[in-house]
Amino acid sequence: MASMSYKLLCGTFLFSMLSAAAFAALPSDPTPTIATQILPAPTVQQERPWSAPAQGLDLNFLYVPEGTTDTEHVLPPFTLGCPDELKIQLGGSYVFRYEKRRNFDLNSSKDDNDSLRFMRTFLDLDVVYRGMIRGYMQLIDAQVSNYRVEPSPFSIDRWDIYQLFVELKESPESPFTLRLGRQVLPTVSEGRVWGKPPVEYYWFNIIPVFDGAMLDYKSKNFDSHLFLLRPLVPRTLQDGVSRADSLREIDGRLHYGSYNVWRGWAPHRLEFYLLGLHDGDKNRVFPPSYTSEDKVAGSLDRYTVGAFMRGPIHEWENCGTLGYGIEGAFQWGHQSNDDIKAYMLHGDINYQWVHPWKPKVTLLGNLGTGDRKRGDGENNTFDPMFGASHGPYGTMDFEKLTNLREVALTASVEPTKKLKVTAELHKFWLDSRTAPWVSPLGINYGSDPTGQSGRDIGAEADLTIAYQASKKLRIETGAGHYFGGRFSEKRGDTGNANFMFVQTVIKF
Ligand SMILES: [Ca+2]
Ligand SMILES: [Ca+2]
Repeated sequence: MASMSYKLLCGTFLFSMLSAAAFAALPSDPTPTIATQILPAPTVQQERPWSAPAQGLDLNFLYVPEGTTDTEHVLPPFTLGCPDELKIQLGGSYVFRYEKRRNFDLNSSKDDNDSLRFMRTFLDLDVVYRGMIRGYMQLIDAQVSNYRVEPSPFSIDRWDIYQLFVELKESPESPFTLRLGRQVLPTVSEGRVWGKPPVEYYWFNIIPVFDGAMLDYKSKNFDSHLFLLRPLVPRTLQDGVSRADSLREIDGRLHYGSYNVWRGWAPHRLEFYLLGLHDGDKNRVFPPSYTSEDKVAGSLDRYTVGAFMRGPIHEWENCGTLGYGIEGAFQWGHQSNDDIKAYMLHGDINYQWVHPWKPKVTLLGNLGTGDRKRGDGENNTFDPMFGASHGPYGTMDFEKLTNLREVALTASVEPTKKLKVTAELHKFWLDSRTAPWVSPLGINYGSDPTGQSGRDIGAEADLTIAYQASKKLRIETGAGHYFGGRFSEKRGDTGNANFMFVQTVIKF
């Protein structure tokens, strides 16, 4: 078994390296200078690598030669009347991802090896009237095929309304925008550890979506989003089993709060947030109502306050920049009869060299608390709620920011403007040795109430290669290996797992 895993790992690594070599062989971008911007566009015939006339398939619309206008949409906007009176844009995206999963249940005696195909189509209709009234509709078709184990609770939703909202502004220049209807949480940050779903927009088939209201404020130094939303779930309960279904509201549950960004201290950036999750339904069967540690169903009020800051520490001219990122959040409130007291911490230090390949290394640490003691009337489980879980804790998604301690080292290079290669090493521990190991994929790795299995749950090595051909096309491939820790050994298993994926994102 070990030699199988080793061969698979070598195979996936070899595949990745070959892919890298293939990508590197594509025409690379020259370092952008003023001179290249005024040069005429290169000869088109030499710059069309995806022509496949034998199959009658012409994907050249996806490729944009350097120096020409690149847009996300194939169709130009349809405009009517005087300038900016009425603008209609049709568009969408298609994501296809193939995943090979080996021993994701971390149980060698049970064969759960899977090859999955994730497919998601978005169709968008965007109508803007005089820059003041906007109507937006996004249809979703999310599918998974070929699976043996249904991959995650939020992967399937066949032709459904994913977003449908109106946006209102007092005037096109107004800093305030009111958005009413079905919507996702706002894009806040590129560097945040959790709380920012759009990180996963291209990864999970369905990211959290809500019905409700959001008020945006945007100025030079300050952005704010104030919201009151009802979470939706793309599942229903049939004969005691939860099944994929169209999106529906969760009665009694509300998510509200405010995300804020302060840029007045540039190049440092401060984000702060106040978030609330309320659930008043004590008798709901699906999704089940919240319970206390002694299994009494009750209402929930979870409040979160937190802040994130990042920026440079020191810049060496023509040499490199040393940077930092720090985040902390505290949660309190009650879950049924229990008091909530939980927190998260993040710290990273990074260095980016001045070099055309932009080499960057980051050393980071994450902590999300787990419950200290079962049955003591206090809930110490940090809940990242609707936050990101793909990426910060490894590409294999075995961990989320709940009952987790992590140290990671990541390194990336960008050999061309379009190509990025990232290598990651993660080491994971449980925060509380008696509380469960929680996975964002919904796989239960259990808990040891005695605590004798220790905290060491494993380590992960990942390699990802991303090629952003144009605004319309992104190709990504990657591989990962999970090294089981003492926690798995105590269960009598190596706890090793392997992962490989190839993903294409097409916008149109
Ligand atoms: Ca297995
Ligand atoms: Ca407790």
